[in-house]
Order: sequence, then structure tokens, then C-alpha cells
Amino acid sequence: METIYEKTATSPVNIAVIKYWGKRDTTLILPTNASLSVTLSQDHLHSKTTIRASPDFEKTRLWLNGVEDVDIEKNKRLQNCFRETRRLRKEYEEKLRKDKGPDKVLPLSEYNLHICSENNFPTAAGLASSASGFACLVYTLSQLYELPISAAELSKIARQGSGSACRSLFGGFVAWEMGSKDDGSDSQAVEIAPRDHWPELEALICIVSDAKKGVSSTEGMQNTVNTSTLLQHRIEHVVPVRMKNMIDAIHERDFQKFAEITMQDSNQFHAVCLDTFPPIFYLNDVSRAIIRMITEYNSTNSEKKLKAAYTFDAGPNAVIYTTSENIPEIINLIAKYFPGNDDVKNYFSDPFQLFVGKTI
Ligand code: 2P0
Repeated sequence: METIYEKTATSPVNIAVIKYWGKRDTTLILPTNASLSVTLSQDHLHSKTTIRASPDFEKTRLWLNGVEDVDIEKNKRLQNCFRETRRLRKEYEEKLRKDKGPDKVLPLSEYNLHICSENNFPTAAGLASSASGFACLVYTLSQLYELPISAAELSKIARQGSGSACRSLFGGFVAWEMGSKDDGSDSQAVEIAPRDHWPELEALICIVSDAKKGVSSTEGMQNTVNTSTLLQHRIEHVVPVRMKNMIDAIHERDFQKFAEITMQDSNQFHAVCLDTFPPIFYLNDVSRAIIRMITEYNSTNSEKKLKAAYTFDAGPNAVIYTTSENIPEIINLIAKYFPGNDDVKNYFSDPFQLFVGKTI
């Protein structure tokens, strides 16, 4: 009979309100600016990974959403995550050998792995699937290997799989500190506030298209670094100020400030994409209609307040941040602007904060 050791874990999606776009080191994945995100509840969106280790496995294999089509050997990002977690496991095994005796330690670091990873949402549609996926891979490995390691330390490994993955190691409100060292030892995620700090804050996800995006983030952001002059202005003069103001807004639960910075930063990220040569377009007509809808909602409400904020990543799908009391109004608004969407109609009977509908 085969001897198998197994662990399963899930990891959440995070949606940035200050966007990461650009690397100063493409191997270690060190960003050109800090970023900040909100981690979404795992109830509806998550990656789930099961990892098995066995002395009987002939090679390490990976199935993504049931399909084994990734060339693990050639995939540097996967190799980074395997190498770093194995190295830590090896160190831990040596320590255990000294403390407990050589026979008491399982040489898991020497075993090949079988990895099954699944997302319960569209992969590569600009919904941060690489973030939750790599966070989950690294977290599940740390569990399997029983690594005595903090989430911040683990975030530095997940970062080497996909930059935004480092932020999915924490719940709540999370900053990715860009760090200043060349070896990446200070480029890590930190929790700004836990989820229950601001329970009224909600995220509505509008899936405009679940098609795979045209230009990958990895390729797109380096074209931006190489060609956009607006990016340099953003890195030097805009993001440092916004990071500070956004952290204050979160600590103070100030939705006005939070919403303003969120929308401005989404706008600037897409402006920087347009300033890339050749330009990158992630928003489509439906995305722009959602921007107009939220802008109108914010300018015509009787309190004259910002009641919702849109943000878009490297794809046309929208995330709308709002506070719980506004949810019914916004659902009605979406139903009015985008009629015929069953998910919107079903919302009231099934409070599921995700609209899966290509018509909206
Ligand atoms: C973010 N995005 O902060 C920004 C906003 C997309 C737009 O992080 O090359 O998939 O794997 O480090 O993490 C997408 O970039 O890129 C991303 P890599 P990643 O969420």
C-alpha cells in the first residue's frame, strides 16, 4: 500500500483598492509601488488546493481545475514556491532530527507531490485567480510541511508565485509593502485591519465577461514599466500619498475617503494602461456603463455622498464597494441599467454577492 500524506486548504480572493502594476525585479517579483487590497469572504470565491506527498510518487504533478497542462519544470514561479517551502521544510527536519532523534522525522521535503487546485470562479478573467491560487498553494504546502512560519514570511514566498498572491495570505485589509532591499526580504504583506474592523463594507462583483483576458498582467505591466511616463509619476508622487490616506480611511472607517481613493486609483491604473505603448485596454463598454451608473448614483442621491465605489483590475469585471445599507438600492440600479439579468433578480431571495451574467 502507498504511504500518502495529504493536506487541503482554501484561500480567498483579494481586490486591490490601490493597484499593483509594475515590477522592479521580475524574478523575485518586487513591485514598483506599494498596494492595498480588501480580502473577500471565502464563502463564494476561493481557491481550494489539495496536496499529497508520497515516497511512491515518481514525479511532482499539478492539476488545475481538473486539467494537467502546466509544465511544472519550466514554470519558474511554481519552482520558486516549491524550492522555498522545501528549503524551509528541510531546515525544520534538521531541527527536529536534533531535538527528537533521526527516526522520528518524516523526510517530506524529499517526496514528490501531487497537487490539485481549483477555483470556484472564472480563471484569468481579471478576478485575481493567480492571487488566490498561489496563496493557496504556498499555504497548503506550509500546512503539509508543518512549517513554523508567520503569514508575513509566507507572503514573501507567495509573492514569488504571483505578486498579488502575497496579499491573499491575510483576511481583512492588507497592504503589500514594496520594500527597498534588492533581495526582497522586506517586500511582504501586512494586515492593516482585520475584516471585523469594518463589517458594513461589502463588495459586489459584476462579472461582465468570464473570457480569458487578452493581455496577461505579467506581460502588460512590464510593457507599462518600459513605455509609460505616467507610471513614473504614479510611482513617485501618487501612490505614496494614496497609501497613507487609504490606511487612514480604513482605520477611521471613512467611506467617503475610501470610495474616492478607490475610484481614483482604478481610473489611474487604467490610464496607465492606456499610456502604455502599444496601449492596453481592459475596460469594455459594459465596464464604462457601470462607471457611469455609479457616478450618477453618487451624484444624484439625496445625501450628496459617495455611496459606492467601482474598481476594475486587468479585465472588464467590476467590483463595487459599498456599505450594507445601500445594497438594495444598488441592486435595483443594476436591474434597471442591465435588465434581464437573472442573478440580479434572484438576489433578494438568495443574498449572493456575485452576479454571474454575461448580459450585465
Ligand atoms: C492588483 N493586478 O493590485 C493589480 C491590479 C491587476 C490590476 O495584481 O505578474 O497577477 O503574477 O505578479 O499579481 C495582477 O498582477 O501579476 C494584479 P504577477 P499579478 O491586484
